[in-house]
Amino acid sequence: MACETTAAADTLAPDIQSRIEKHPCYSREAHQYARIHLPVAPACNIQCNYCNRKYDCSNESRPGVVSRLLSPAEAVDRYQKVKQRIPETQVVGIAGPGDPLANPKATLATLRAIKKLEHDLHLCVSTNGLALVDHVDELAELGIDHLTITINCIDAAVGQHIYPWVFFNHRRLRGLEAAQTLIDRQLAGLKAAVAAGMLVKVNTVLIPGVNDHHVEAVAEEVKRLGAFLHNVMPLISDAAHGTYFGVMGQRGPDEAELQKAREAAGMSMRQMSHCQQCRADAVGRLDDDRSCSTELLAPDQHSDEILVAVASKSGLMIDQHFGHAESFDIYKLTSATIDKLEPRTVAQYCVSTDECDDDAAEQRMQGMYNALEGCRYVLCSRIGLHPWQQLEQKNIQPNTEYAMLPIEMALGQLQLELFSTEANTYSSCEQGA
Ligand code: CLF
Ligand code: SF4
Repeated sequence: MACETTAAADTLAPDIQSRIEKHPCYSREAHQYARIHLPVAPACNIQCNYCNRKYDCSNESRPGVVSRLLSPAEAVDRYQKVKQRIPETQVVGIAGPGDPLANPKATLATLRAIKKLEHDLHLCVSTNGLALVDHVDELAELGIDHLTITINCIDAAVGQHIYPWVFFNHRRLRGLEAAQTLIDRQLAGLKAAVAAGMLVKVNTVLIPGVNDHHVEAVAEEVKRLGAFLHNVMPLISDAAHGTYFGVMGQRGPDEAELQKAREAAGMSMRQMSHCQQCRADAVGRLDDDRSCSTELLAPDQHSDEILVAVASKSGLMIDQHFGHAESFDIYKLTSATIDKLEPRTVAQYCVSTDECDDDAAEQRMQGMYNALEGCRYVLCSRIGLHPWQQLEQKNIQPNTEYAMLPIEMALGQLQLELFSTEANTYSSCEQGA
């Protein structure tokens, strides 16, 4: 039997067997094969109480471990280097550091580029499920065969103690409404992914006193909707990680509690119990993680200073549409400092809706490129798809994730993402995480 099972054991059809026999997470027997995670997805659209956003997504990764973010191009480069040195790499996964589908552009661009390079690979995505229904078709088109959704509960009364907020439809939801929205979207996403032919694994973080009484109900429901495998993972909680649960003293389960939960869930779902709760930049076999290997990973370059353009009406918040800006505030970020430089004036990109795609708009866009020269990011409240794509082609990354936040806070968070992750990657390894 390839997968670990309990009471839900059943014989796998040969076609399913062939789809998991080289995937080390889906089949314990595939331990000789390796996986690589490409950390291209920084943002997240929900908050989990066991996650500190400074670190990787702990739905699939050990909290307190951080990964240096890669662009899709850098990610492809890393894959090629790793594949050369670890030819048994059979799975390319995207599992953070935030949620892959909260960063659909980078995630899909990376998967698409990898797919072009090699066909004989499993592409794998791990998500919190909030945005899954919106992207199932694209994932299926790309040939994503293995998908993980973290579903910790199917009852909003439980979920409200796990998720302080969920960002959906331009609104930050809280309490029962947040949890219910997430659960509804997760279950709809699961159903759609199964219908699209994917082998869906469900991760459930076991949190004593919060969802431990409820794991069986989760297993029954995800089984009903067609999930293939269930991974009940222990909450790892430590105040030093700065998570809400860690700081509040919420403990993780002991071995007996974990075993009991897996047995209960195993009544209806095939169970996985060899998960390593690996990093968002994991490399190698599950029992021989090479993500700390400087030989494999060190060549990535990261500049010491990064210029960021900010569109702001008030001068205090990220509160201006890209197309309405007549000037951009420019900031220089290093790992230790944030300095304001001279603002740069531009001709407003959006003059009227009629003119949006005409030659005049192209000229104004050219003016934008000149004004934004050297900037790696543009923070704004909104931006149209067309200018977004054009800026990306010039290696300027638009970003609306900080819309309506104070500029200082937004730049602080961006600085953390850009520099702290890099600085901490190797120290995390030293801690044996
Ligand atoms: Fe990565 Fe996850 Fe795919 Fe595996 S990990 S995206 S399914 S290739 Fe595997 Fe690591 Fe456990 Fe995940 S051991 S944390 S289950
Ligand atoms: Fe953190 Fe992942 Fe939860 Fe997002 S989904 S808050 S990155 S654990």
